[in-house]
Amino acid sequence: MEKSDLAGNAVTFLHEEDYMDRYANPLIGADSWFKVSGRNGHDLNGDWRFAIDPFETGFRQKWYAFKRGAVPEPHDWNPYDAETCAVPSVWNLTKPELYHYEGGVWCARQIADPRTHGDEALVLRFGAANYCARVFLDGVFLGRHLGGSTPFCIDLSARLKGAGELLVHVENTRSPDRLPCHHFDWFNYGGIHRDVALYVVPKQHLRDTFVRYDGQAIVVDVETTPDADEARLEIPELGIAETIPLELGKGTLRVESNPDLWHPGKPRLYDVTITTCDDRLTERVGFRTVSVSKDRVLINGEPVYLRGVCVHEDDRETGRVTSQADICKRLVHARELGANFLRLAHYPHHERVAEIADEEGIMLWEELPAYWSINFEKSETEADAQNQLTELIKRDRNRASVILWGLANETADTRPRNTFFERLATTARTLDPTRPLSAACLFNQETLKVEDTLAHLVDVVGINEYFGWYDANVRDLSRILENYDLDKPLVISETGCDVVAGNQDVETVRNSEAFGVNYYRDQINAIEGHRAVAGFVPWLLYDFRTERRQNAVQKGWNRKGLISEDKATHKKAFWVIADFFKRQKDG
Ligand code: GCB
Repeated sequence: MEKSDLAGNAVTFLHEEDYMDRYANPLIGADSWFKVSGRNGHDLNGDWRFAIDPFETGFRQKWYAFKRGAVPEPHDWNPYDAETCAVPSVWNLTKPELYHYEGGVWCARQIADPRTHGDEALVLRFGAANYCARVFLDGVFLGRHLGGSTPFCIDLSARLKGAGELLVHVENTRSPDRLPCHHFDWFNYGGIHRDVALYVVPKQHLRDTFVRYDGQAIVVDVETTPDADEARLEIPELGIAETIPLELGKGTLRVESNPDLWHPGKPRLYDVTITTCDDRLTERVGFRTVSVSKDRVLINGEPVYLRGVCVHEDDRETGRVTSQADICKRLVHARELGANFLRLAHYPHHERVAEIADEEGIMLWEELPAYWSINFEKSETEADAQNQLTELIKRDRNRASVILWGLANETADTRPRNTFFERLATTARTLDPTRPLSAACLFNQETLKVEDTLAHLVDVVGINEYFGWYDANVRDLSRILENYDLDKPLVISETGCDVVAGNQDVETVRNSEAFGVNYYRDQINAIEGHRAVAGFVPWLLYDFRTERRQNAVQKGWNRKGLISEDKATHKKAFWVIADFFKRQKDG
């Protein structure tokens, strides 16, 4: 780029600067963690003012600094007088012309300080925004959060006085440096797609709690801010009322107890209350252990067979935005299938899923979007992965239904990848030593053996196999099972074929209902009674939107759902699996 004109005068090209670099730091992440489970927030959902900004004009013209009533003329956007969009929403489904839009948008609204006492703390929380969110308050850049599926918080205690103008730039550009990377098989919805709320808490409050059962005792970790001297644990139904001594605001208590254990067949939960000073959190918690034997996943020391199904967080009308009714529907359909387990593919789903699964007794595999060919060598990508994993584990580690943290899906076996996941596994095991780790690993197509070195790192090995669909010969599946020689459980973490609901063609025609029925009969023949298989988790419950599927049948949808995208029409294959699950006992 020329830096001077022909006469030698210095020139500054406005478009030459990388504007986004100015808005890179601080990063907002798990360092500013604030636990909300058990708290009531002041809802900031509703109509926010909105504009797309494909050229980053808002950064060049500093739209975020425009003052209400004093917007300069001429201007290219007025954050106080603009069309609106709903929060939460995905912009792709708000207007036909935004369906395939990838890039940046601005979302703005006024917020009022709900505090009634001057000495209270105030925290702003976003349930999730895909993918990168830059937050401004009254023209000041507060920071940037990466990762489209986990919550993040900003302490506004000293920043908001009376009322303020909140502006958020959200951008969903795909990139190999992100998780997921530039290439994945689901729809790249953009926007603030989960709830936004303000939380008022006493200055001295609980930042985090970790409640679990180790087989003999209930163990509780507490973290407060600023540092309190002690906290209290109360579980009235168990007669527990104990003081937790804290040092520098942190402490652990272990109380021997014999609770009724949580089990998918009997999902018993207790009210657990933790207090410090004037702050109080009550959560419903189930106590159980999860471990693995040579070939089975064990709940409370007893083997369970994972009769599962994968599911995306996707809806024909609302995209990534989900609701209590939608989550309950998923669980009803899982039960109808005879499932006791859901793989929440391929990113953290809404936090209500695990809360409802706790109540309903459905086990969950929750997963990080480390999918396909992300840039394992880049330190920023790893930092992003570490942060997303930390936010997920902190968010859901008190949920009994979550039995596995899934680290990866179908990633090529390279040294940088292995280093990347070794470090992530250390983080997961440090934050939560109670749960096994899993991953969808690759198998060698020639030797028909699970040779992926990631299988040595995790505790439960998943394989995604499509014998009879992408790969021809289902007999090869039996070979893989016979060749499996690791001393840890193996789960079929995906298998499936595209079927169009109602297609009455014969079984030799792909996409027909009969093809789907045959496909699953062959799969079940290969695995039923095979000791190596600890669980069967078909791909997947519902058809879902995905830009990369454009053939005449797919038309922008992956049609491997056992139920079509209306979330009502069951394909015939659904009942083949339901029959199998009826026969398949634990043990
Ligand atoms: C897979 C991927 C999943 C895809 C599926 C398919 O192996 O893990 O994300 O959607 O196959 O339909 O091909």
